[in-house]
Amino acid sequence: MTHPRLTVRAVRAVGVKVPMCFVLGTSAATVRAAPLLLIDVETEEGVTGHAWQFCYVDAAAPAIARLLDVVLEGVKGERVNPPALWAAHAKRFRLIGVEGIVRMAMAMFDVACWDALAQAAGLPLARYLGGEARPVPAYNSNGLGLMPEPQLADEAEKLLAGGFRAVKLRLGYPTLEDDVAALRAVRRRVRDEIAIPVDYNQALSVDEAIRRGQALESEGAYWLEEPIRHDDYAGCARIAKVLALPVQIGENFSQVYNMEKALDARACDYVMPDLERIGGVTGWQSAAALAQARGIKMSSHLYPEVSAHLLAATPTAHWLEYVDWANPVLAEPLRIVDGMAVAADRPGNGLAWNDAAVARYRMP
Ligand code: SMN
Ligand code: MG
Repeated sequence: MTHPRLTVRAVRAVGVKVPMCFVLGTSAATVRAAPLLLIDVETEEGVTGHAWQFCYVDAAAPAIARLLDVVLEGVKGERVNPPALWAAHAKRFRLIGVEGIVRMAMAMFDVACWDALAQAAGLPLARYLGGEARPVPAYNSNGLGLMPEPQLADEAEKLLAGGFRAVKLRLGYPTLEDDVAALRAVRRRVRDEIAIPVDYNQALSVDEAIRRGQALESEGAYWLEEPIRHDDYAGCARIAKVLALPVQIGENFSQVYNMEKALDARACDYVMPDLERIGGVTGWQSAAALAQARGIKMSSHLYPEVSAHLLAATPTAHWLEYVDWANPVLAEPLRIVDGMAVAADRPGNGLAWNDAAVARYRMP
């Protein structure tokens, strides 16, 4: 692929803590405000690329920002060619390992570089990557955390505004009966055709996942996400073999190699890589090619604005995970029309900051 000529000049990063409209109560932790890192990658040619990263814990924001200084040091003055830059960073970080927040810093730099390239080419990212700018089906993944039953049903109803045809329910209550009750509470309140994928965030053992999965299967759950430790691919394969309910994993695939290991082990029926863990847009493209070769449906994890472009260029595209976490700091939030995510119809990935809001929510 021949890219427009752009040269890496600088990286600016700012951490913000953004209030969330819906509390996210998972079996692992409860999130009430989203710690985000926003970056701008400046080029000598005057084009600036953007990316944001969900940091999970506040402390990761300044740590990733510091690593981005190291990323920049290694490639300042180089041509913006994301796979070549990825290889350069990977060599530089080989001794510490391309994992965790090191990989997050590399990945968000990559996302911003692809944004700059698509802007320079005058094309929305989806088209720059060879896709058609088309709406993609989205499920609402805000909220529906672990909470008392009556609140669950009310929240599920609210989340269907915008025409969503699917909402994700977090499970991992103390007992199977509690999980079934939560699913039933949501199911009773929403129309029959609404799909309800369920997410355990790695809470169960293999045997318990099979037991709960069988119950949820007969209750009409849509997929079973991360039932056990994310990297126990043999265990996931045992679950996937027994259940008719599709097993979904992928938000914790660290680069495409791990997705390949998971698929080799037949760990899952569907995959949902995370833009910042799979290796940015460069990593996503490898993952999309692998999913196509193996005939596996591929959804996204978080980052809906950029994922809307990526899924439009993904041959086995399945569902976009919609979260509104960055909306308060975006100049133009992602549009959801009739349950479909509509990527911004302008050059690049469509991310731009609302500067006044960034100043308001800036981390100390
Ligand atoms: C999730 C993602 C990010 C933070 C908490 C929980 C969840 C999902 O696993 O798939 O949305
Ligand atoms: Mg999940």
